[in-house]
Amino acid sequence: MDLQPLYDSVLIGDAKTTRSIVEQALAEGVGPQQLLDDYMIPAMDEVGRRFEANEYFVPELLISARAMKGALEILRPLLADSGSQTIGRVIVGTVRGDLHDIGKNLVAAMLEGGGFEVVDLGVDVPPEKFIESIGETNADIIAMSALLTTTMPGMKTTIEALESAGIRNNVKVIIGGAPVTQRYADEIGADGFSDNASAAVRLCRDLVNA
Ligand code: B1M
Repeated sequence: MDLQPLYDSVLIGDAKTTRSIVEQALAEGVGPQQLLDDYMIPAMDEVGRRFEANEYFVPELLISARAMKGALEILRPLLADSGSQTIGRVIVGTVRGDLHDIGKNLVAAMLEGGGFEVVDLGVDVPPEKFIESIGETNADIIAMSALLTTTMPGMKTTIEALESAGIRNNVKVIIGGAPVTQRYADEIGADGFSDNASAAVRLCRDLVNA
């Protein structure tokens, strides 16, 4: 099956076509990860490139994101369908001031598929909410996402808040998102960094020794 139209439909934000190509591809046996890695994520990268080049503006970002999210609703249960036992609990969230959630949702779905129980706090999550959630869930790991250079400092602030609350040693903290680097993770004292959803699962497994 030629899947180039999948890339094109995300790029132009055609949600209906995106969903129908995804459904058809799955029916023909194409794996969900291949659809994401080879077509849908590259299309979002091109959307970002066009935005930077002033060829796309916020409305185009929004309609492409809507197409991506619609198709992710179909893919998410498949990514999460591992049938394995829970090996740990992870709190995920996009940091304060940041509304990007497509990558965070993928990380959450892959973690579920990797056997973790996921507590998803959504977007625009302030440090206090991460801390509150540790108290409520006794999670092993906090996974923070940021897509904006201006919101990345929210990761550092959250780690500092964990230290102030005296619970930094009770939980591992990992970070990710397009502008985030290993260097930044080291700088702010995070326990790990990953640049994609699959690597985030491996990292979490290492951190809980699974
Ligand atoms: Co925004 N946006 N956006 N945007 N947007 C970016 C991030 C940008 C790079 C575009 C660009 O200029 N090229 C740019 C940031 C520049 C910067 O800071 N350096 C940008 C900007 C500027 C903005 C606004 C400020 C625009 C404006 O209003 N003027 C605004 C900010 C709003 C806010 O958050 N307060 C804004 C708004 C939006 C929309 C709402 C329109 C929409 C988001 C919709 C949504 O998420 N529901 C949007 C989109 C779609 C993008 C781009 C085009 C695509 C992001 C995406 O979904 N990628 C993006 C350009 C780009 O990144 N190429 C852009 C696909 C996704 C699967 O990848 O999220 O990177 P990603 O996740 C990956 C990895 O990073 C990693 O795994 C994922 C899967 O492999 N990962 C983790 C992510 N989180 C992780 C956490 C982990 C581990 C791994 O935990 C440990």
